[in-house]
Amino acid sequence: MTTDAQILSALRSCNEGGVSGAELSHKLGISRAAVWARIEELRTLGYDIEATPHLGYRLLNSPDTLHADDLLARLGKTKVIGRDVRVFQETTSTNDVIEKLARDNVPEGVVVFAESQSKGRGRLGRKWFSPSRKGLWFSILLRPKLRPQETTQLTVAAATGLRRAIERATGLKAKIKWPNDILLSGKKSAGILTELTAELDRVKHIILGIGVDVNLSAADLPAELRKTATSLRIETGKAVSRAELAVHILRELDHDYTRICSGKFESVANEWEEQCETIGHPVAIQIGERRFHGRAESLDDDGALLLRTQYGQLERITGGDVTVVG
Ligand code: BT5
Repeated sequence: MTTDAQILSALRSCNEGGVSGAELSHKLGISRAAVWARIEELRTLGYDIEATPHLGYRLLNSPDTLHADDLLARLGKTKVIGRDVRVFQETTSTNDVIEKLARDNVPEGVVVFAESQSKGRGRLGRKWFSPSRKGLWFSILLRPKLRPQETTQLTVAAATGLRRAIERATGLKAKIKWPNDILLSGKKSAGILTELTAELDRVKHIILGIGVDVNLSAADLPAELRKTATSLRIETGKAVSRAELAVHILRELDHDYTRICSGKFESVANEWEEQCETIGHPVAIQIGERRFHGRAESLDDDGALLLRTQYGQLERITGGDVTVVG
């Protein structure tokens, strides 16, 4: 943990009381003057840190910016996801940044957040609207020991963890729409983009890109998204701390990633099916030029959707756009 992360972590753990400069200097193994310099730096980043002779330093407020050290300090120890966290002010797409890290052999679990993306993308080259500081736009590098055809398991695990985190952080009822949307009141509030690099029978790495609409107001949404998209702020009626939400999400994703890596996909799939608005319903699925009609039955062992078509056959669906009919 960096010095700043250790200072923030110490300030957070002392609740109402404060922590003295002497204590911090002892704990961190640096001089009191160096502690003071770091506190000043944190203040310039927007952390409201009070210094009083009796109580020492107290953290009164954190800014609504993403700060890698702060995220690491709040997150604590995880198994894989979030062992390394990096924050960019702006990038094309956080998936592009992770792609570069993957080529440099950076270990799995690294998370890259961007305050804004100039070329945020969805599936099939669609655009992902990523306005500055209004959402969580981030990607994770993973190197699971899965066969390429099993990687839909990862999108399923990501949707399960993301849904749970949004619900726990906000108290809202969130639902999954196959394969990659999280819905609030029937509207899209988050999306997942899974990009895969594989050899014939082996996954080299997977980039899990996630976009969550956190503090967008209705007016922030472009006209073409107003009917289909929503944000946590629109649904709760109040601003949501993005850093706190990010920590919830990374913890839940780490939990579900560990579950599938230890062969427990079935338990993740069961939770997914319980929370999915698509299962059990008549649906239309558009895959490129082809359109399927039928009833969404369940997930198979690899995470593909099993669709009972209008002609009675069972089709295995791994991509496309689903609409619940009727
Ligand atoms: C997705 O694609 O839902 C995947 C979105 C993944 C975004 C993250 S952000 C971090 C990382 N870096 C990236 O560049 N991407 C990932 P898809 O199912 O294809 O949905 C795309 C469609 O959602 C668009 O065509 C719009 O209709 C709609 N859309 C675009 N921006 C949106 C937003 N902010 N909120 C809700 N809907 C949106």
